[in-house]
Amino acid sequence: MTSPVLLQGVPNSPYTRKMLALLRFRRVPYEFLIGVPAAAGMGASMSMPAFRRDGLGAANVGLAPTFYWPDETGALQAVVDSTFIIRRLEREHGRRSVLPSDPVVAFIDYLLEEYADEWLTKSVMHFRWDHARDIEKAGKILPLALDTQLAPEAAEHFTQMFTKRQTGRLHVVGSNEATKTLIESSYVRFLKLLSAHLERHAFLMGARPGASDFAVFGQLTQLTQFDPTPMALALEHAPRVFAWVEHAEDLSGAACTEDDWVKRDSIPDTLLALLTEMGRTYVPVMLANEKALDEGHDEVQTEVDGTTWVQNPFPYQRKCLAWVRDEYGKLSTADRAVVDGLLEGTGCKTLVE
Ligand SMILES: N[C@@H](CCC(=O)N[C@@H](CS)C(=O)NCC(=O)O)C(=O)O
Repeated sequence: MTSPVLLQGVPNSPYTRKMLALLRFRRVPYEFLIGVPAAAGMGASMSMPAFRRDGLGAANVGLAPTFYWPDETGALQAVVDSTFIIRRLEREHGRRSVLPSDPVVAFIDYLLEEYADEWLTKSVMHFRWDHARDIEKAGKILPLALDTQLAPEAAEHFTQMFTKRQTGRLHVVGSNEATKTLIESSYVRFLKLLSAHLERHAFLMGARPGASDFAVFGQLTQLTQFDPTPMALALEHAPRVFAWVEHAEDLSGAACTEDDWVKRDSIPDTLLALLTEMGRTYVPVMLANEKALDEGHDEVQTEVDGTTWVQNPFPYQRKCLAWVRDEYGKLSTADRAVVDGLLEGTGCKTLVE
């Protein structure tokens, strides 16, 4: 019997929710420590006594979730980045894979996982820290979600601290006066397109979920289920998506067979429409971000959907783009041709050209 996978994170972190739902679907035993993971050189993790553990290593960056894996000496090493952790879990636990077996379908799944992790997350940050009622709710709940026994004065202190820090960080994800309408309308379009897809398919990847389903789920746990403004938009435009998020939380009982994946020769139009949405926003921003960093500019500026997009360069997202190209590079020549055909007209092809 292998020991449970140990992870630490917080309920309002989209990536934490992505990974918890994935572990449940995969029936991988786990232990979840509620708290803010420690970063190297930044002191201990912030958690309630019940969730404190000795001997947890610290990652270079304190990100939620952090996984702790024993090395050959048994010491717990901190590991971050859900996309890589998903692949490691696949190597260590064989059953109920979330990676489509057909490399062509797996690449589409990878793209949509990227879209959720790197683009939908802009909506999460934007709505939460730009709209008054959302700021108020997150400010109040987030400290208590870490420690339900916080004294009222301490809770108030953290409310002020979190609110100041997060409202001041909106620029990191590119949310500003010039881009807010664009971010909000892209979220509503995404909801409608996902809803249309879910009318005919249980998941993005067909009758069983792929990594992209969990990535989308993670972001939507906050957008449709927690923050008031994007939740109201979901209830108005895509009640089906609201219900889907409630289902995806625990798919431990869902059946999955090899035949349940979408097939490369019958990729649903509704999935291509989601890729086209990705091509409209995520793609130009990721390419412009890369160009700005390569050319040493201190600002990213590009046209997205007829609006000017301005943000600070984001080095991590340049790495993400390189990883997308690595995945594409791993495809055989024949599979690459099939992927190229599928991406034709979606606006996503320039990512890998
Ligand atoms: N790419 C990482 C992202 C994880 C991440 O950004 N987590 C957020 C919470 S949802 C975080 O811990 N942020 C801490 C900070 O920005 O200081 C992943 O996929 O795991």
